[in-house]
Amino acid sequence: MSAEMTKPLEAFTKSVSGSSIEESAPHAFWYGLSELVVSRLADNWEKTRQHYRSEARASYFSAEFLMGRALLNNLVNLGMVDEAAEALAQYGLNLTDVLEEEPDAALGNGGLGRLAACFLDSTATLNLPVTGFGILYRYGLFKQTFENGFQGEEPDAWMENGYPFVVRREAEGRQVKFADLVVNAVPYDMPITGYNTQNVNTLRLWKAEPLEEFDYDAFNSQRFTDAIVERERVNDLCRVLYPNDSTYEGKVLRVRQQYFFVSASLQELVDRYIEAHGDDLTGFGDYNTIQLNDTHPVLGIPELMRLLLDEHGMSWDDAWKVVQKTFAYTNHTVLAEALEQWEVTIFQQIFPRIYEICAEIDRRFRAELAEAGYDQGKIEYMAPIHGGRVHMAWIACYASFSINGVAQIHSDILVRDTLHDWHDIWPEKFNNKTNGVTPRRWLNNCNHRLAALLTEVMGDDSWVSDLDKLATIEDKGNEDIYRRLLEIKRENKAQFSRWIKRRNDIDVPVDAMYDSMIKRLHEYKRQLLNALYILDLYYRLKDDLAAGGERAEAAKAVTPRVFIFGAKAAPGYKRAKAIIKLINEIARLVNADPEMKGLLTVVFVPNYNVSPAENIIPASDVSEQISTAGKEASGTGNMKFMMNGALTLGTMDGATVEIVDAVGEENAYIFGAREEELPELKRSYNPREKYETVPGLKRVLDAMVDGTLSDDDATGMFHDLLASLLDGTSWEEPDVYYVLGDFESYRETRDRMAEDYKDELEWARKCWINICRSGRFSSDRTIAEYAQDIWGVEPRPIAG
Ligand code: GLS
Repeated sequence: MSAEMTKPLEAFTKSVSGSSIEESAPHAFWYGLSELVVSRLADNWEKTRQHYRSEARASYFSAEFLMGRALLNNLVNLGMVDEAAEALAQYGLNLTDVLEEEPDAALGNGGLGRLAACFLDSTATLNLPVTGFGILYRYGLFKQTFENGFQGEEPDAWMENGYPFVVRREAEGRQVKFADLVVNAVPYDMPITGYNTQNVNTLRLWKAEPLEEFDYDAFNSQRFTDAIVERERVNDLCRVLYPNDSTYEGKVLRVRQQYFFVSASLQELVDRYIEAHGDDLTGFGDYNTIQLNDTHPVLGIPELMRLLLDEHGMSWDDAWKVVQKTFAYTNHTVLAEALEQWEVTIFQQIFPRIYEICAEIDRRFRAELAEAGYDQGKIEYMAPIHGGRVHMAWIACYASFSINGVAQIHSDILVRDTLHDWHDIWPEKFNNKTNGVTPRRWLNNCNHRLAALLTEVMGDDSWVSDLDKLATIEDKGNEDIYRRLLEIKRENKAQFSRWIKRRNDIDVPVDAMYDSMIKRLHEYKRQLLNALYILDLYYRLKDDLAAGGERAEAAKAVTPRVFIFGAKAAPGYKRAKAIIKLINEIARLVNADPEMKGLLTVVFVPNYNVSPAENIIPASDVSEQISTAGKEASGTGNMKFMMNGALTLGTMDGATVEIVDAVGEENAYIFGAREEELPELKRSYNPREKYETVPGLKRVLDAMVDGTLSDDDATGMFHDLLASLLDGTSWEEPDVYYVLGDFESYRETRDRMAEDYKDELEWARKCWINICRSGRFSSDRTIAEYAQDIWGVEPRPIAG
């Protein structure tokens, strides 16, 4: 069997390494194997493209797709894992090492981008005619380093050495026009294979290229810089994924990016429609649904209007009808700063025609509401353009036929608060689609030991594409299975420990409770609360050890803990960076204390990304989901941990609420103020009083500024952090996120959790329940709901 693989693998590998197979580096093998994989799926890929051609389809527009690595996922889906491992073994290589050669395609910031990637996986597995559209960023999310505990940022040149999982389709390029710049948009397609199906879906990523490589005249007249200026302006367009947008220049570029990819994508969809159905575009919306992943692609709305009006001669009313049938909007956050609004000057400067169309949308919106008797104040607030800005979310709400949140509590908050006025007028648009994650990447592929156990207990692996099936084996849980679960977790910890040693030269003990918090660094997510607990625990243990006698004995008998963090802070987000430094300082203090050896270990995994998550999650016992209630729209890490048998330590927020609903409060650890209680609690809230009265709190907070933990004086960042909790600022009340308010409840619950962990069988039983009830958090369930309720698309398998 492996002979079939050996020859082409050799050929592909040699063609990239340019040397004999014996001389080829593992990276060349990764490349060669990846090219082989793409060549194997090429026929089905083309077949799928043809097969979907004239059918109703959905398009997923997203500025972010956090894909992570592709090779293993594709090998599994194509049933090539054993074959590949055998073929590599002939050259003395093992598959795991070769897989480690692959860079993460980090074309996203966090949960929103990773969700898009999970969704694509599910659309392929479910044989649904769905295409992803996005941007081929040359640099993905920055690479994080730690320098003396401070976050450093480096460019992530993920495809500089070539990337075999995208195919350039030059012939399908389009032009995108700005007032001051015309660019070629060239599609790069990534194949999206599904599990147990032959369909291969597509993620189309657009790259901006200059119409001409450079200006010959300028070059010939020795003006070398001028010759390349234009080229660089165009290349800038796709150069970086935006980790934030705090400057005006940054905003212009970001708006350009957004317009660039939605314009190219829409031109293509319109052309394709015409090919299949003729040039009367009134039926466009019957065949096309475009899911807007947050506000980033909302420019698609005026752009489709432009195409229909200017290029295809449609009337405004007809065009608007098409638009209203086409777009569906997903909101992913209630944080005000994420609802994008752009200065009208930006629009006027880079695409006056789009601005004109937005202004007309605005005019008609105002007229429509006035007609319906709404008062001026409300109209002004809801209008697509007001206060000198274009409000992208408002355009989305007006033009879309569907508006959804990403977990029930989040959708409820949208209806009640954030989008309350829109709900009043168009209640029928609103719906909820609770997020999900793909069980292929997040269970089957990253935790093969657990996957094998589940398959064994079930008798087949049908759970991989039908996760609800796990419910059928819940009652098979018994002591033998619980012991095996514990053993699997231990092996996964050993694997994690080897991985982090190799990757960052960090020593992590295996026999401990692994407690993980991995997500973007944000104040509302409350990494700070986690850090304060660790420091407090450290002091409590130190006190007990110093006291001697029974207290010291008790301290030595506590559950050994490994605290794992993974988080990037937006480069301009100072307070988030201070929290990173603080955690690293606590790690330094705790890890250097010989008394803590084996008891407490703090690990901050640098450069957190998709593939580190694949190593951390299967090894974890505790899943930290501790956001201020009402702030985390959904969270998806919470689901990944649950599937892998970690218990949730969390607030009633986002999809954690639904996890608790699935497993019962007794199989999760819930603490803290509820969303509905917070307004009342906050009315009389005084964080200084907590500081003075909650035992232990003063000590840990003082440690931030009394020299125990140092921010290296130069920055004052720890002072600012402390002030944000105790004093607030001129624009912000103290402790906005209720860190000190929830501290006691968190400490009590987390301590109890560590005690409970000692009863391993009882703990394992809870893990088993979490795993078996994770079915509803498969993105297959989510995507089936989108397909049925919003997109109106049906499975279209190419085979069978
Ligand atoms: C986010 C939310 O913050 C997450 O809670 C959510 O799980 C994710 C996907 O829906 O979307 N919104 C956002 O702007 N970034 C996110 O990760």
